[in-house]
Amino acid sequence: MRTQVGIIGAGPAGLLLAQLLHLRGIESVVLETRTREEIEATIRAGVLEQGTVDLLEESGVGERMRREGLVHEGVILRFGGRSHRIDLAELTGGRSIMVYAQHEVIRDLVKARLDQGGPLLFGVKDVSLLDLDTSLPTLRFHDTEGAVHELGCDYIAGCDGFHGVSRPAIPSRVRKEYARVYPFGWFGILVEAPPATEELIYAYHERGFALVSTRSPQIQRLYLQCNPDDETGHWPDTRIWEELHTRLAGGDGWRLTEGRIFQKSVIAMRSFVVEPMQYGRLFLAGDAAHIVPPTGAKGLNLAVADVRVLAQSLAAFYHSGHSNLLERYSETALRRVWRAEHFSWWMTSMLHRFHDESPFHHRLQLSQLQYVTGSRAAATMLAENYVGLPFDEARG
Ligand code: RFL
Ligand code: PHB
Repeated sequence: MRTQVGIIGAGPAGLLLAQLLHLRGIESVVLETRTREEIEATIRAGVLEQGTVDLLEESGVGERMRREGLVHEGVILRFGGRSHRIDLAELTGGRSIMVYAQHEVIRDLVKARLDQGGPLLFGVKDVSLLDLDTSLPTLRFHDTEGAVHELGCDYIAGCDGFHGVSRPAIPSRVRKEYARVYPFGWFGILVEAPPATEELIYAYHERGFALVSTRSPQIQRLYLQCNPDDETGHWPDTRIWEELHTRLAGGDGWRLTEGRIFQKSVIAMRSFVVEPMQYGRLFLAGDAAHIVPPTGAKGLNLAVADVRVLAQSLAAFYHSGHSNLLERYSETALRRVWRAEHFSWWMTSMLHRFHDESPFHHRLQLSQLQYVTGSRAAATMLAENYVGLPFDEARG
């Protein structure tokens, strides 16, 4: 078997890359370890930046998103018992975010790929990367029947997430890793209830962070800061509601609407970057190369930004023989990655309680929140990062 670009992983990065390459007449094969049902049912991100929305639309996979997604022009920071609105659209010249679940983006991309005739192979096993520093890098894998295949490629895109096989295929002497693990996690729930708020609420409280997000007019997505080693069994429904009501309480009469909780999960929080994001003919994209804590809603959006640069660089190579963009892929992608890393770390640090923090630290956090919600300059800084810097400004 032979292809132009071998893509490992059918997450947002791998599937969108395949779509962008297809639109530019470049062949690819996507290999995925899980089944279609599994990838289409995994609950993760919910917030799409303006640039992500625009790119999905331009790529012909935005039709359902435009119909079902919810455009939000503002976001709320809640502390001291009051809500403070950041007017995203007004502060960024009309940019906004779209709330549309990651698994819906996945469903749209899988459908587009299969309608085009693939190839998208589910349920593969034991993927290994061979000969990366030669002109014929190869992917070896087992199909669902156990037969071994070798796929010769011009290039390989490692889009297999944080726990995949691509990043470790870069020799450790070449790889530099930057990491930070946070001393807390998020407890996430899905609830059958109408929305209690028109815009997302990021709440800071002395008992910890809470986030009120949404999925649809019938389903709400809520998170609260928890211990990193917490388990869903530690959190009966009554404890969850008590904690959410306490952290979101205020003197303004606003109250969260309760409903049937039908999904619970604990999410670890870490920041991570590998440099460089390329080695020989392997290019990493998305969570395979970097992780952000979810507070800034950047992970999926960064995966999209990476593959946008990668698809442009591959197109420049195939259409005009220039490999200079490919050679600079890592450098270009990393500029946007580090901006998002900083923003996600900053939002996380401002909004969570740290177990070892002093009253001094708590006062600093409150002062920062007052500044961000009180100063137009500071609010603009949050707003332009949250809706996503235009691709060209971050040069990626
Ligand atoms: P993914 O989505 O992990 O996909 C990788 C795919 O590769 C497959 N795979 C392999 N395939 C073949 N061979 C192997 N050896 C393989 N190993 C793995 C996996 O099965 C999988 O299908 O990575 P990708 O494409 O880079 O996408 C990244 C995003 O999924 C991630 O950054 C976001 O979900 C992060 N995130 C958020 N991002 C946002 O932009 N906005 C948000 O609002 C947001 N909220 C979130 C989030 C992540 C969360 N969790 C659960 C970590 C909220 C949460 C709770
Ligand atoms: C979500 O809706 O899942 C979500 C929203 C905002 C975040 C993270 C997750 O910052």
